[in-house]
Amino acid sequence: MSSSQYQLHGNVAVITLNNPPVNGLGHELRSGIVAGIDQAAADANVKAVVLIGSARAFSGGADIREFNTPKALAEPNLNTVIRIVEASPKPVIAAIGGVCMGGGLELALGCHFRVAAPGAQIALPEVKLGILPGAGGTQRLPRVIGVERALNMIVSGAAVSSEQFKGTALFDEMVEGDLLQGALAFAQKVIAENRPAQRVRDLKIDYPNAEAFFQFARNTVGAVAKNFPAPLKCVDAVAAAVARPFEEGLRLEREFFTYLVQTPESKALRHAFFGERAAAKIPDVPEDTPTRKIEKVGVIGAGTMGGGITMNFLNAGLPVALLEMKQEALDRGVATIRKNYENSLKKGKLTREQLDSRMALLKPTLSYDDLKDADLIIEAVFEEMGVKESVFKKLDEIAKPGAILASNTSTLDVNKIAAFTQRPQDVVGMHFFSPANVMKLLEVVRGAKTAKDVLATVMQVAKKIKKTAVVSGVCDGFIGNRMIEHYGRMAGFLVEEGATPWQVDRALEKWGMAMGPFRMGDLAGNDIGWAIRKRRYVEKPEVKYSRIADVLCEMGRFGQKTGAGWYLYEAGSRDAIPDPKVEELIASYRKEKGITPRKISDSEIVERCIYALVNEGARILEEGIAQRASDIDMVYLAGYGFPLHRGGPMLYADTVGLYNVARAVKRFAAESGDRFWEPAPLLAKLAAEGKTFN
Ligand code: T1G
Repeated sequence: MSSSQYQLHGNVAVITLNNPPVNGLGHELRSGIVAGIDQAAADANVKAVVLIGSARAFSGGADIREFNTPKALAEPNLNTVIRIVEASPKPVIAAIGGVCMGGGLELALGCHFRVAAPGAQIALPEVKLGILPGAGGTQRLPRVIGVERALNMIVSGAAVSSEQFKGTALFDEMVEGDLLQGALAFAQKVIAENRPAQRVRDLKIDYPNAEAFFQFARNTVGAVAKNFPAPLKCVDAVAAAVARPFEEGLRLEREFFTYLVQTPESKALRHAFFGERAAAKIPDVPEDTPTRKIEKVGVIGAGTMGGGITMNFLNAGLPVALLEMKQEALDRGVATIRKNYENSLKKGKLTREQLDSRMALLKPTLSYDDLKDADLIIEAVFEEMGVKESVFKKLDEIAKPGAILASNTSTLDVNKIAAFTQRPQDVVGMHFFSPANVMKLLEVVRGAKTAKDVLATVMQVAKKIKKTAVVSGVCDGFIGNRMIEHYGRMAGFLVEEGATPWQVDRALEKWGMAMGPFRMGDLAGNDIGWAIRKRRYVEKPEVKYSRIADVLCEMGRFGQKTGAGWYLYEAGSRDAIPDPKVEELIASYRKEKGITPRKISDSEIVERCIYALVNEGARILEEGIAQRASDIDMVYLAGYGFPLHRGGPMLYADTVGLYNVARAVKRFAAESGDRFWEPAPLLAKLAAEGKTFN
């Protein structure tokens, strides 16, 4: 089926863009538009042309599926299409409905007139992909909505609803009702009045004192875009629209685009964009798998996790029965939820009526009876198999047939949990990350017997509660925690060997991690890692750990919650203050172990910690625990504060080159004698073949 249609409506030719899902301007569609313009030009009866898309999208921009393929730049490329539209001897009217973004908006700006339905989403989101509008958007948009509004849109990439541009030169008319009819009626007016075709490029920009404004803009944008080159290039491109003739501005924009599209940062952002969408796909679960209706949710446990999990569903408008065993625990949980909403209200992120309607959806209860009609029940009880067993046996008794029974466990075996019930096909892991109402990551843990429609339903629910869902197989720690375990182990050894905790944190935070491992431990609570290590010492004695962290915990230094951990914390403050006592503790530990401290470079810190993630990630990939390398990257970008501009541990390894990563891993193996550092077979294989994870 062709990706565009040409139809005559009297003396108006209508070219309909038809490249689902969002009319990405792929090569075939671009060629179809040019063919339509040429056909209209050759037809003496045609007096005007209308370009229209679908209800969902005029166009979502360049077809991102063609990125990094020859088709993306094959003629007619988008700039050529826009030049042909602009030069059309018949006036071309863009009829904008649904999404009009990126190259889609640039195409509309190349038309002579534009009409829009209210509510259409208008954006130039290229900056979110680490590039900038590359088909005239930075030169034309300022000419129709003014320099400042255009610059804000281009640097933020944010979508604005079409009615906000009423009365600007962006839209000649707003069309209520049927968009095509409205556009055809407008076309008749243009024909009847013989309106001259207005080329946006001919509109003058009059912006006094531009230099000062752009200097201010550069300072402001530069301050927040430190790891990304695109936003500043956006400023330069818009500045060129003001200061230079149109064609020269266009040439500069093209130059910036060509530079940005090959930067590692843009590759990382595009990787994240595709990775988020790819993660939603499960190879053996067809996209049209029927899903179960989820209208009522039950949450068991009103602690930090249970309360945060509950808020996700209240925010999405779903009623939640929140179950606790004791009244005071339940009251505390409800009070925390209310306090969180009150804080959002104070920050203006929530209105009073939104707060009230969300709280009205919450049904605190002490009785399992109130979970009987829930479609989805998520337990967030104590992380101990015995407790999980009693909860799931009870759920097996009371939950209605077909209810999805989910565990928020972060490390326990979901298959064992499922076996506590007669309905293992309805059991799944939904591993939220603390704070559960804030962190975007959700690990969906697929049990051996989890039904396909349960998976499809949970992935759909994840999108509804705005989570980035990644499917994990069953193993200790699933994807994220299994990898972070070794990252943390390496951090511990680095301190044993000569680094300070603050040097390790600083090196990793300078590299881009949101928070170093020691500050992270103090935040989450060092006692949590301590409990896991104690289990590991018994279950996996071959896995080596530095024992410094145990000494710290034996002193009761659990972190922020005890006022001291690796760092010191003054009352009421979260500021991590390096503590000389900890340095003394480390020094005496080294002395006792006969370790002579050595100077450790920041680059060694980064390599040993980040390559630990990569090596374990490669094992997770080859075991099939993760479906694809980009899923592992999404886990780290959405749940562990991994720097977005590096695209995730697996993409970062690809960027460094697997040959180089494998060499470093082999060196660590030789230096440490730690079996962990034997290169994962997949890493060694890909490195030898000159291939990449992604
Ligand atoms: N091209 C092709 N497919 C696209 C697409 C695009 N531009 N945008 C989205 N899709 C697919 C997406 O992969 C998914 O596919 C489906 O549409 C639904 O997406 C020269 C070079 C448009 C607001 O950055 O922001 O123009 O997984 O789940 O929530 O200056 O997609 O179903 O198979 O996100 O309704 C600039 C990116 C490109 C827009 C729709 N444009 N897309 O949101 O659905 S660069 C963008 C979005 C450019 C020029 C430059 C959103 C959306 P599948 P979805 P949604």
